[in-house]
Amino acid sequence: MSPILIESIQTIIVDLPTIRPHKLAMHTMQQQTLVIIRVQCSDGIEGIGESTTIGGLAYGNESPESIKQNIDSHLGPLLVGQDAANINAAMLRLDKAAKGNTFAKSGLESALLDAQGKRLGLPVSELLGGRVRDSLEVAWTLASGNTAKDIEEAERMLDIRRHRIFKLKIGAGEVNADLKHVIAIKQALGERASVRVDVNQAWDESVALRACQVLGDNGIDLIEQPISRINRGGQIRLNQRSPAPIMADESIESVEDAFSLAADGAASIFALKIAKNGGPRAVLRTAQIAEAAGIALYGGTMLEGAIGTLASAHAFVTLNKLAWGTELFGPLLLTEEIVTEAPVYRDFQLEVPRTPGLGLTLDEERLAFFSRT
Ligand code: MUC
Ligand code: MG
Repeated sequence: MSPILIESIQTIIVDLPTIRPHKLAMHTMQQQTLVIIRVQCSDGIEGIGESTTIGGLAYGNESPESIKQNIDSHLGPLLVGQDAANINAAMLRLDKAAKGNTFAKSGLESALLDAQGKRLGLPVSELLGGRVRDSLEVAWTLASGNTAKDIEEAERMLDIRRHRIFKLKIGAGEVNADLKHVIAIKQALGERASVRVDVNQAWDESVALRACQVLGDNGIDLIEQPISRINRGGQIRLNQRSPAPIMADESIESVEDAFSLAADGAASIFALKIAKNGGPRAVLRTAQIAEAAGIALYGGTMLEGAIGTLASAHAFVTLNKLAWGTELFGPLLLTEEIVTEAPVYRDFQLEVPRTPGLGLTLDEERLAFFSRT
Protein backbone atom coordinates (compact mmCIF):
# COMPACT_ATOMS: atom_id res chain seq x y z
CA MET A 1 0.00 0.00 0.00
CA SER A 2 1.39 3.42 -0.87
CA PRO A 3 1.90 5.71 2.13
CA ILE A 4 -0.46 8.55 3.00
CA LEU A 5 1.45 11.77 2.39
CA ILE A 6 1.46 15.19 3.99
CA GLU A 7 0.21 17.41 1.17
CA SER A 8 0.22 20.94 2.57
CA ILE A 9 0.59 22.87 5.81
CA GLN A 10 -1.12 26.16 6.56
CA THR A 11 -0.49 28.49 9.51
CA ILE A 12 -3.03 31.08 10.67
CA ILE A 13 -2.47 33.77 13.32
CA VAL A 14 -5.60 34.41 15.38
CA ASP A 15 -6.05 37.25 17.90
CA LEU A 16 -8.71 36.60 20.55
CA PRO A 17 -9.96 38.89 23.33
CA THR A 18 -9.44 37.88 26.98
CA ILE A 19 -12.10 38.16 29.71
CA ARG A 20 -9.89 40.72 31.54
CA PRO A 21 -6.27 41.89 31.43
CA HIS A 22 -3.97 39.08 32.63
CA LYS A 23 -1.01 40.53 34.54
CA LEU A 24 2.26 38.58 34.61
CA ALA A 25 5.67 39.73 35.91
CA MET A 26 6.97 40.39 32.40
CA HIS A 27 3.84 41.35 30.47
CA THR A 28 0.17 42.29 30.81
CA MET A 29 -1.98 40.44 28.29
CA GLN A 30 -4.91 42.37 26.82
CA GLN A 31 -5.61 39.59 24.31
CA GLN A 32 -4.14 36.22 23.34
CA THR A 33 -2.62 35.31 19.98
CA LEU A 34 -2.80 31.71 18.75
CA VAL A 35 -1.01 30.17 15.78
CA ILE A 36 -3.32 27.54 14.29
CA ILE A 37 -1.76 24.84 12.10
CA ARG A 38 -3.69 22.87 9.48
CA VAL A 39 -2.03 19.81 7.98
CA GLN A 40 -3.74 18.35 4.87
CA CYS A 41 -3.02 14.70 4.05
CA SER A 42 -3.43 12.74 0.81
CA ASP A 43 -6.24 10.61 2.30
CA GLY A 44 -8.36 13.76 2.71
CA ILE A 45 -7.81 13.93 6.47
CA GLU A 46 -6.85 17.23 8.09
CA GLY A 47 -4.93 17.45 11.36
CA ILE A 48 -5.11 20.61 13.49
CA GLY A 49 -2.52 21.88 15.94
CA GLU A 50 -1.70 25.05 17.86
CA SER A 51 1.54 26.87 18.72
CA THR A 52 0.89 29.59 21.26
CA THR A 53 3.09 31.71 23.49
CA ILE A 54 2.52 34.61 25.90
CA GLY A 55 3.21 38.28 25.16
CA GLY A 56 5.08 38.16 21.86
CA LEU A 57 8.69 37.57 22.88
CA ALA A 58 8.12 38.32 26.59
CA TYR A 59 8.02 34.66 27.64
CA GLY A 60 10.36 32.75 25.32
CA ASN A 61 12.42 32.69 22.15
CA GLU A 62 9.53 32.24 19.71
CA SER A 63 6.82 34.81 18.89
CA PRO A 64 3.57 34.09 17.00
CA GLU A 65 5.04 35.79 13.94
CA SER A 66 8.33 33.86 14.09
CA ILE A 67 6.46 30.58 14.63
CA LYS A 68 4.34 31.23 11.52
CA GLN A 69 7.34 32.29 9.45
CA ASN A 70 9.51 29.37 10.54
CA ILE A 71 6.78 26.83 9.80
CA ASP A 72 5.93 28.46 6.44
CA SER A 73 9.57 28.78 5.29
CA HIS A 74 11.45 25.94 6.98
CA LEU A 75 9.55 23.31 8.97
CA GLY A 76 6.49 22.93 6.74
CA PRO A 77 8.45 22.33 3.51
CA LEU A 78 10.49 19.62 5.32
CA LEU A 79 7.25 17.73 6.05
CA VAL A 80 5.40 18.10 2.75
CA GLY A 81 5.67 14.84 0.79
CA GLN A 82 6.54 12.81 3.93
CA ASP A 83 4.55 9.87 5.33
CA ALA A 84 1.73 11.42 7.37
CA ALA A 85 1.26 8.29 9.49
CA ASN A 86 4.90 8.04 10.65
CA ILE A 87 5.11 10.71 13.34
CA ASN A 88 8.45 9.43 14.64
CA ALA A 89 10.07 9.88 11.24
CA ALA A 90 8.45 13.26 10.65
CA MET A 91 9.58 14.72 14.01
CA LEU A 92 13.09 13.24 13.68
CA ARG A 93 13.35 14.92 10.27
CA LEU A 94 12.45 18.28 11.86
CA ASP A 95 14.85 17.80 14.78
CA LYS A 96 17.69 16.91 12.42
CA ALA A 97 17.19 19.98 10.24
CA ALA A 98 16.08 22.59 12.77
CA LYS A 99 17.43 23.42 16.25
CA GLY A 100 15.05 24.53 19.01
CA ASN A 101 11.73 25.95 17.81
CA THR A 102 9.87 23.72 20.24
CA PHE A 103 6.69 25.82 20.08
CA ALA A 104 6.46 25.45 16.30
CA LYS A 105 7.35 21.75 16.49
CA SER A 106 4.73 21.19 19.21
CA GLY A 107 1.92 22.55 17.00
CA LEU A 108 3.07 20.39 14.09
CA GLU A 109 3.36 17.25 16.22
CA SER A 110 -0.13 17.93 17.64
CA ALA A 111 -1.57 18.28 14.12
CA LEU A 112 0.06 15.02 12.96
CA LEU A 113 -1.32 13.22 16.03
CA ASP A 114 -4.78 14.69 15.44
CA ALA A 115 -4.72 13.49 11.80
CA GLN A 116 -3.50 10.02 12.75
CA GLY A 117 -6.13 9.70 15.47
CA LYS A 118 -8.90 10.67 13.04
CA ARG A 119 -7.47 8.17 10.51
CA LEU A 120 -7.48 5.29 13.02
CA GLY A 121 -10.62 6.33 14.87
CA LEU A 122 -8.69 6.78 18.13
CA PRO A 123 -8.31 9.67 20.57
CA VAL A 124 -4.77 11.12 20.71
CA SER A 125 -4.42 9.82 24.28
CA GLU A 126 -4.73 6.27 22.94
CA LEU A 127 -2.06 6.92 20.29
CA LEU A 128 0.17 7.99 23.19
CA GLY A 129 -0.20 4.63 24.87
CA GLY A 130 -3.60 4.96 26.53
CA ARG A 131 -5.19 7.12 29.18
CA VAL A 132 -5.26 6.28 32.87
CA ARG A 133 -7.90 8.94 33.65
CA ASP A 134 -10.67 10.76 31.76
CA SER A 135 -10.41 14.21 33.31
CA LEU A 136 -7.84 16.52 34.88
CA GLU A 137 -8.02 18.86 37.88
CA VAL A 138 -7.58 22.45 36.63
CA ALA A 139 -6.17 25.42 38.55
CA TRP A 140 -7.15 29.02 37.80
CA THR A 141 -4.78 31.99 37.71
CA LEU A 142 -5.73 35.10 39.62
CA ALA A 143 -3.97 37.91 37.77
CA SER A 144 -6.22 40.96 37.71
CA GLY A 145 -3.55 42.92 39.56
CA ASN A 146 -6.00 43.79 42.37
CA THR A 147 -6.31 41.88 45.69
CA ALA A 148 -10.03 42.46 46.29
CA LYS A 149 -10.92 41.58 42.69
CA ASP A 150 -8.80 38.42 42.88
CA ILE A 151 -10.55 37.29 46.09
CA GLU A 152 -13.94 37.94 44.51
CA GLU A 153 -12.91 35.97 41.41
CA ALA A 154 -11.65 33.04 43.53
CA GLU A 155 -14.88 32.96 45.58
CA ARG A 156 -16.91 32.82 42.35
CA MET A 157 -14.79 29.93 41.04
CA LEU A 158 -15.26 28.01 44.31
CA ASP A 159 -19.02 28.69 44.26
CA ILE A 160 -19.51 27.37 40.73
CA ARG A 161 -17.15 24.42 41.47
CA ARG A 162 -14.84 25.30 38.58
CA HIS A 163 -11.52 25.71 40.45
CA ARG A 164 -10.18 25.12 43.96
CA ILE A 165 -6.50 25.65 43.14
CA PHE A 166 -5.36 29.22 42.53
CA LYS A 167 -2.08 30.44 41.10
CA LEU A 168 -1.19 34.07 41.76
CA LYS A 169 1.05 35.88 39.31
CA ILE A 170 3.51 38.02 41.25
CA GLY A 171 6.92 39.58 40.68
CA ALA A 172 5.88 42.73 38.76
CA GLY A 173 5.43 44.70 41.99
CA GLU A 174 7.58 45.48 45.01
CA VAL A 175 8.22 42.25 46.91
CA ASN A 176 6.62 43.23 50.23
CA ALA A 177 3.48 44.46 48.46
CA ASP A 178 3.36 41.16 46.54
CA LEU A 179 3.73 39.13 49.75
CA LYS A 180 0.92 41.14 51.39
CA HIS A 181 -1.29 40.48 48.36
CA VAL A 182 -0.65 36.73 48.44
CA ILE A 183 -1.12 36.39 52.21
CA ALA A 184 -4.40 38.36 52.07
CA ILE A 185 -5.76 36.00 49.42
CA LYS A 186 -4.63 32.87 51.29
CA GLN A 187 -6.21 34.18 54.51
CA ALA A 188 -9.50 34.90 52.73
CA LEU A 189 -9.66 31.43 51.13
CA GLY A 190 -8.15 29.42 54.01
CA GLU A 191 -8.29 25.64 53.71
CA ARG A 192 -10.96 25.84 50.99
CA ALA A 193 -8.28 26.29 48.35
CA SER A 194 -4.69 25.57 47.46
CA VAL A 195 -2.89 28.87 46.86
CA ARG A 196 0.32 28.95 44.83
CA VAL A 197 2.48 31.66 43.25
CA ASP A 198 4.30 32.09 39.95
CA VAL A 199 7.09 34.68 39.99
CA ASN A 200 8.09 34.22 36.32
CA GLN A 201 11.83 34.63 37.18
CA ALA A 202 11.35 38.15 38.57
CA TRP A 203 13.32 37.85 41.84
CA ASP A 204 17.02 37.50 42.46
CA GLU A 205 18.30 34.96 44.96
CA SER A 206 18.70 37.45 47.81
CA VAL A 207 15.02 38.44 47.56
CA ALA A 208 13.81 34.92 46.90
CA LEU A 209 15.48 33.42 49.99
CA ARG A 210 13.40 35.57 52.35
CA ALA A 211 10.26 35.67 50.20
CA CYS A 212 10.08 31.88 49.85
CA GLN A 213 10.38 31.55 53.64
CA VAL A 214 7.52 34.03 54.20
CA LEU A 215 5.34 32.33 51.58
CA GLY A 216 5.95 28.86 53.03
CA ASP A 217 5.27 30.09 56.57
CA ASN A 218 1.92 31.50 55.40
CA GLY A 219 0.47 28.38 53.85
CA ILE A 220 1.45 28.86 50.21
CA ASP A 221 1.66 25.38 48.70
CA LEU A 222 4.04 25.90 45.76
CA ILE A 223 6.44 28.52 44.37
CA GLU A 224 6.93 28.52 40.60
CA GLN A 225 10.11 29.81 38.95
CA PRO A 226 11.13 32.39 41.58
CA ILE A 227 14.47 33.30 39.94
CA SER A 228 16.09 33.36 36.52
CA ARG A 229 16.41 30.13 34.56
CA ILE A 230 20.06 31.06 34.04
CA ASN A 231 20.91 31.03 37.79
CA ARG A 232 21.25 27.27 38.27
CA GLY A 233 23.23 27.54 41.55
CA GLY A 234 20.56 29.79 43.01
CA GLN A 235 17.80 27.38 42.00
CA ILE A 236 19.60 24.50 43.71
CA ARG A 237 20.09 26.50 46.92
CA LEU A 238 16.45 27.68 46.93
CA ASN A 239 15.22 24.15 46.34
CA GLN A 240 17.13 23.07 49.45
CA ARG A 241 16.02 25.97 51.67
CA SER A 242 12.48 26.94 50.71
CA PRO A 243 9.80 25.57 53.07
CA ALA A 244 7.36 25.47 50.11
CA PRO A 245 8.31 23.30 47.10
CA ILE A 246 9.91 24.99 44.09
CA MET A 247 8.55 24.27 40.61
CA ALA A 248 10.61 24.72 37.44
CA ASP A 249 8.80 26.37 34.52
CA GLU A 250 10.96 28.69 32.38
CA SER A 251 14.01 26.61 33.39
CA ILE A 252 12.70 23.83 31.14
CA GLU A 253 13.10 24.81 27.48
CA SER A 254 13.73 21.27 26.27
CA VAL A 255 13.77 17.63 27.37
CA GLU A 256 17.54 18.01 27.90
CA ASP A 257 16.96 20.93 30.30
CA ALA A 258 14.64 18.66 32.30
CA PHE A 259 17.37 16.05 32.61
CA SER A 260 20.01 18.51 33.76
CA LEU A 261 17.65 20.16 36.30
CA ALA A 262 16.81 16.72 37.68
CA ALA A 263 20.49 15.76 37.86
CA ASP A 264 21.34 19.00 39.70
CA GLY A 265 18.40 18.80 42.14
CA ALA A 266 17.20 22.26 41.11
CA ALA A 267 13.42 21.74 41.60
CA SER A 268 11.07 19.27 43.25
CA ILE A 269 8.19 19.82 40.77
CA PHE A 270 8.27 20.19 36.97
CA ALA A 271 5.69 22.18 34.97
CA LEU A 272 5.05 20.09 31.86
CA LYS A 273 4.35 22.16 28.75
CA ILE A 274 4.02 20.64 25.29
CA ALA A 275 5.23 23.90 23.68
CA LYS A 276 8.51 23.93 25.60
CA ASN A 277 9.39 20.33 24.87
CA GLY A 278 8.33 20.07 21.24
CA GLY A 279 4.93 18.39 21.42
CA PRO A 280 2.68 15.96 23.29
CA ARG A 281 5.08 13.05 22.75
CA ALA A 282 8.15 15.10 23.68
CA VAL A 283 6.58 16.34 26.93
CA LEU A 284 6.09 12.73 28.04
CA ARG A 285 9.87 12.23 27.79
CA THR A 286 10.29 15.05 30.32
CA ALA A 287 7.62 13.43 32.49
CA GLN A 288 9.54 10.16 32.44
CA ILE A 289 12.78 11.90 33.48
CA ALA A 290 10.91 13.54 36.36
CA GLU A 291 9.29 10.29 37.47
CA ALA A 292 12.63 8.49 37.46
CA ALA A 293 14.19 11.29 39.51
CA GLY A 294 11.35 11.44 42.05
CA ILE A 295 10.24 14.88 40.85
CA ALA A 296 6.50 15.61 41.05
CA LEU A 297 4.47 16.66 38.00
CA TYR A 298 2.16 19.54 37.10
CA GLY A 299 0.39 19.96 33.77
CA GLY A 300 1.31 23.46 32.61
CA THR A 301 -0.09 25.81 29.96
CA MET A 302 1.08 28.58 27.66
CA LEU A 303 -2.52 29.84 27.81
CA GLU A 304 -3.40 28.04 24.63
CA GLY A 305 -6.90 27.97 23.17
CA ALA A 306 -8.95 24.79 22.84
CA ILE A 307 -6.60 23.01 20.41
CA GLY A 308 -3.35 23.43 22.35
CA THR A 309 -5.20 22.79 25.62
CA LEU A 310 -6.59 19.45 24.46
CA ALA A 311 -3.29 18.48 22.82
CA SER A 312 -1.72 18.93 26.29
CA ALA A 313 -4.62 17.19 28.03
CA HIS A 314 -4.38 14.07 25.84
CA ALA A 315 -0.72 13.74 26.90
CA PHE A 316 -1.40 14.45 30.58
CA VAL A 317 -4.19 11.84 30.93
CA THR A 318 -1.63 9.15 30.11
CA LEU A 319 0.35 10.00 33.26
CA ASN A 320 -0.08 7.91 36.35
CA LYS A 321 0.98 10.57 38.85
CA LEU A 322 0.05 14.22 38.35
CA ALA A 323 0.34 15.19 42.00
CA TRP A 324 -0.08 18.95 41.51
CA GLY A 325 -2.89 18.81 38.93
CA THR A 326 -2.95 21.04 35.86
CA GLU A 327 -3.63 24.61 34.82
CA LEU A 328 -5.26 23.84 31.47
CA PHE A 329 -7.72 26.74 31.72
CA GLY A 330 -6.59 28.66 28.59
CA PRO A 331 -9.95 28.52 26.76
CA LEU A 332 -11.67 29.97 29.85
CA LEU A 333 -9.51 33.11 29.68
CA LEU A 334 -10.79 33.83 26.16
CA THR A 335 -14.15 35.37 25.30
CA GLU A 336 -14.31 33.65 21.90
CA GLU A 337 -13.87 30.15 20.45
CA ILE A 338 -12.66 29.08 17.01
CA VAL A 339 -13.89 25.48 17.43
CA THR A 340 -17.49 24.29 17.15
CA GLU A 341 -17.60 22.72 20.61
CA ALA A 342 -15.62 24.19 23.48
CA PRO A 343 -13.77 21.90 25.93
CA VAL A 344 -15.97 20.93 28.89
CA TYR A 345 -15.03 22.00 32.44
CA ARG A 346 -17.06 20.45 35.24
CA ASP A 347 -16.57 19.85 38.96
CA PHE A 348 -13.04 21.31 39.05
CA GLN A 349 -12.00 19.12 36.10
CA LEU A 350 -11.42 19.37 32.35
CA GLU A 351 -13.02 16.44 30.53
CA VAL A 352 -10.85 14.92 27.83
CA PRO A 353 -12.84 13.79 24.77
CA ARG A 354 -12.91 10.15 23.69
CA THR A 355 -13.68 11.04 20.07
CA PRO A 356 -10.99 10.51 17.37
CA GLY A 357 -7.94 12.80 17.27
CA LEU A 358 -7.97 15.76 19.64
CA GLY A 359 -11.76 15.70 19.56
CA LEU A 360 -12.21 19.20 18.09
CA THR A 361 -13.62 20.70 14.88
CA LEU A 362 -12.67 24.15 13.58
CA ASP A 363 -15.47 26.69 13.25
CA GLU A 364 -14.49 28.06 9.84
CA GLU A 365 -16.51 31.25 10.17
CA ARG A 366 -15.11 32.22 13.59
CA LEU A 367 -11.61 31.27 12.50
CA ALA A 368 -11.84 33.50 9.40
CA PHE A 369 -13.31 36.33 11.49
CA PHE A 370 -10.47 36.36 14.06
CA SER A 371 -7.57 35.50 11.76
CA ARG A 372 -5.10 38.28 10.99
CA THR A 373 -5.00 37.95 7.23
C1 MUC B 1 3.30 30.60 33.22
O1 MUC B 1 4.30 31.24 33.40
O2 MUC B 1 3.12 29.61 33.90
C2 MUC B 1 0.34 29.77 32.96
C3 MUC B 1 -0.76 30.18 33.64
C4 MUC B 1 -0.77 31.57 33.59
O3 MUC B 1 -1.60 32.32 34.08
O4 MUC B 1 0.30 32.01 32.91
C5 MUC B 1 0.93 30.91 32.33
C6 MUC B 1 2.37 31.02 32.12
MG1 MG C 1 4.98 29.78 34.99
